[in-house]
Amino acid sequence: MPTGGAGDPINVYSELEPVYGDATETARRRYETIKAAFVERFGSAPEAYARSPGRVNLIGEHIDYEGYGVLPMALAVDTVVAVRRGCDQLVVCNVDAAKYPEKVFSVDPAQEVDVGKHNWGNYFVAAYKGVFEHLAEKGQQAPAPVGLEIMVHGTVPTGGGLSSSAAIVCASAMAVMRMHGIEFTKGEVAEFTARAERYVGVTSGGMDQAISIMGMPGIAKLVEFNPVRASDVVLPEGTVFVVANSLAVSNKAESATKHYNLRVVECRLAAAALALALGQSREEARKIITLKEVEPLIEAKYSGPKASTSGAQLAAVQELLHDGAYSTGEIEELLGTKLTDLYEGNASALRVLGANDSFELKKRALHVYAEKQRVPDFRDVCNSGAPVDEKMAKLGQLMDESHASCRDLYECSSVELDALVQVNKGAGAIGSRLTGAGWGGCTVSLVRQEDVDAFIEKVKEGYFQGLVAAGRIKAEELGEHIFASKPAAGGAVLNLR
Ligand code: NG1
Ligand code: MG
Repeated sequence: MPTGGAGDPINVYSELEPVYGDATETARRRYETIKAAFVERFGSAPEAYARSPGRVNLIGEHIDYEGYGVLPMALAVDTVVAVRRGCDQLVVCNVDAAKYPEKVFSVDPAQEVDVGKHNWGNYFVAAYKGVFEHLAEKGQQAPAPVGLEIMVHGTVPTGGGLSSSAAIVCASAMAVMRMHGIEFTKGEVAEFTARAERYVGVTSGGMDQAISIMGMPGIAKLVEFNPVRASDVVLPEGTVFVVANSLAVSNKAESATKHYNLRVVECRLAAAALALALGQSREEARKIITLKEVEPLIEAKYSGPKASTSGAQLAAVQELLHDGAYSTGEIEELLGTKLTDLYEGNASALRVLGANDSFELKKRALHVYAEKQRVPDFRDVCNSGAPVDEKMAKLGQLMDESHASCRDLYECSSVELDALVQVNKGAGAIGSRLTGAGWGGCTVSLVRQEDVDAFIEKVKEGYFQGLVAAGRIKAEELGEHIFASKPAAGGAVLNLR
């Protein structure tokens, strides 16, 4: 029985079955292909395989980096890293060599990752550095770095909000650990891989890595942070989540300055502005990083039993932040500092400041304080004794509310995502929303098991046929763009014979 606790060791199996279940035969053929590619490139078979899945977030969007829990599940799609010790470099290859050409790196864990030159091999190096950094942080003696031969194969759609990035980073980290005889708990791996992914240029929260490592078949997880931990959420009998890809790809360059990283900056500035309005000194306010840290200040101001609720936090934002954007000058005056000084040494944030001179604070904070409440609400509905239909209706409503908030307050949806959500709802989804960072990528819809086939057909007609007709996608590839998934297994090392 796989386990999924933060304190557990990484799962190690000698068979595919515990990971792939019903799909083991397909997985066996895939691993044969990976092995064959490995043998062809490196002359003999790999010593081990590490694999980690993509994920779909069911609820709790853009709040992990604000310190709040989220509720994702691991998907069946994953990234496999076949590995062997040898040579004196890191030779990183991909089965799909045309798309992902071979990359060679030194074994020096202190090497820099060049964020400006995006290259797929950076994900491996980020994980590699992460392993050694974590050892150093723990004060443990690092083994001598050994050269590695690596063959990667991924089935997580890229750029679609299903966290192909966490899948490759987590699988790479486990492969590096295995080859160096290093053992960390799942919680440790989840924590350091989340930090390591920042080498690739995104100021991400820790959701993706946590669920990729701690996912379990049949079970969604409430993932909480500081320290990272995951608790089981059993979904109502007969609920299926259908993932559909809008096929709008979130633009990487934009996402670094105008999208994701800008939101991270806006949330911090909103937290600081709130703290000031709640009586903190400028010096104190400048130290505040997340909206979660403002909660006790709100509680102190609005005494009474409801002072610590989402309702009180939303009321505080309504009262204390103004509508419309704050200019750089206005915030600098409030905080008594240049924003570039506030973010000294933070390259991602400095790029954001270089590209923007106005910041939405109120809308972002309203989203975060409402969205973070939908996560425990979703969990409580799952755990309640209500009839299944009633549970599904409530879960669907929470998902719809989440989408509306992402669209209107966090402004991380897109024309395509909104259109797809509408089609999903029209096709019978009980709830439907964008999932992951947004600005493109996938939606997730809650559908009754018995309705899944009809639902998928309708969405194909309503959304995807047009794209097929326009020559954007091939009809036979549709199954990659819309699929039902049950919660699948988290990361593992496979010692296959
Ligand atoms: P995507 O872009 O879907 O991998 C990102 C972040 C998450 C989380 C979501 C929004 C990374 C690696 N992941 O997910 O931590 O903040 O957006 O909820 O940046
Ligand atoms: Mg990602």
